[in-house]
Parts: sequence; structure tokens; C-alpha cells
Amino acid sequence: MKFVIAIIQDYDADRLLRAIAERGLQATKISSTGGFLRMGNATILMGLENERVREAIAIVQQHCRSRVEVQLDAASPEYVEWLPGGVHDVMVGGGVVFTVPVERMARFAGGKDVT
Ligand code: 2BA
Repeated sequence: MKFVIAIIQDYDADRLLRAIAERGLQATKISSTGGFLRMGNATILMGLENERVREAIAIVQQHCRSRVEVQLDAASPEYVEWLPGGVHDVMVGGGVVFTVPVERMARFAGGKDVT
């Protein structure tokens, strides 16, 4: 089993979650914040069988394609103050995906392991 962690833009999250559910996969969305821009993004967590990992990553790729350039020079001075110097613009959007092995998954109900 694997755990797929996809960090995406918040505006892509609903479409992605719908596509994941349509394929019979399960996901959890966490509202997160990028460490560099400190803008809200979304982290989608998916536990799945090894043979479905490629499919899951393809769904993320398909639904989180847009990347836009953010011009930091155009941002307000207070905002730019937070950021490392010398960076003028960055591309945001699309997705960043990590795949990690899962040692064990358990699902509990009524005090019983119903995995
Ligand atoms: P942020 O950290 O807010 O980064 C937003 C975008 O800013 C990044 O897009 C990248 O284009 C740029 N950027 C980030 N760090 C930079 C730096 N030190 N110098 C210049 N430009 C920089 P993405 O690479 O697509 O990342 C989107 C979001 O995915 C990130 O938001 C962060 O929340 C997450 N992320 C990306 N790589 C990660 C990693 N290795 N570990 C954990 N989270 C990661």
C-alpha cells in the first residue's frame, strides 16, 4: 500500500476530489499554506493499493494543470518583506506529489478492526 500526498492549488481541489471519488478512490483534503509564498493551498492525502498509484498521480496531473506566474515585484511592500530577497516572480499551480510506503492501515468501527 502507498500514501500519496499531493500539494495543489486550492482552486483545483474540488474538481480533483470529485474525480478521485468518481474513480472509487478515497481522499482527505487538508487546508495548508505554502512555506515560501505563505499562500493557502490544499494538501490531498490518498491511501491506496500499489497498483492504483499511477492512476492517482495521473488524475492529479490531469486536474491540476494550470500554472500561473506571480509577479512578486507587483505585490504590496509589506508582503514582499516576508519573502527572501532577489526573487522577482514564481510559477504557482499544478501539483507537487510525494508517494510514500505504508506499513499498515487499519480501519476501526465499533471497537473492531474492520479493515
Ligand atoms: P510555496 O512554498 O508557497 O511555493 C510556491 C512556489 O514558489 C513554488 O511552486 C515555487 O515555484 C516557488 N518557490 C518555492 N520555494 C522557492 C525558493 N526557495 N526560491 C524561489 N522560488 C521558490 P511549487 O514548487 O509548485 O510548490 C507549490 C507548493 O508545494 C509550495 O508552496 C509548498 O507548499 C509545496 N511544496 C513544494 N515542494 C515541496 C517540498 N519539497 N516539500 C514540501 N512542500 C513542498
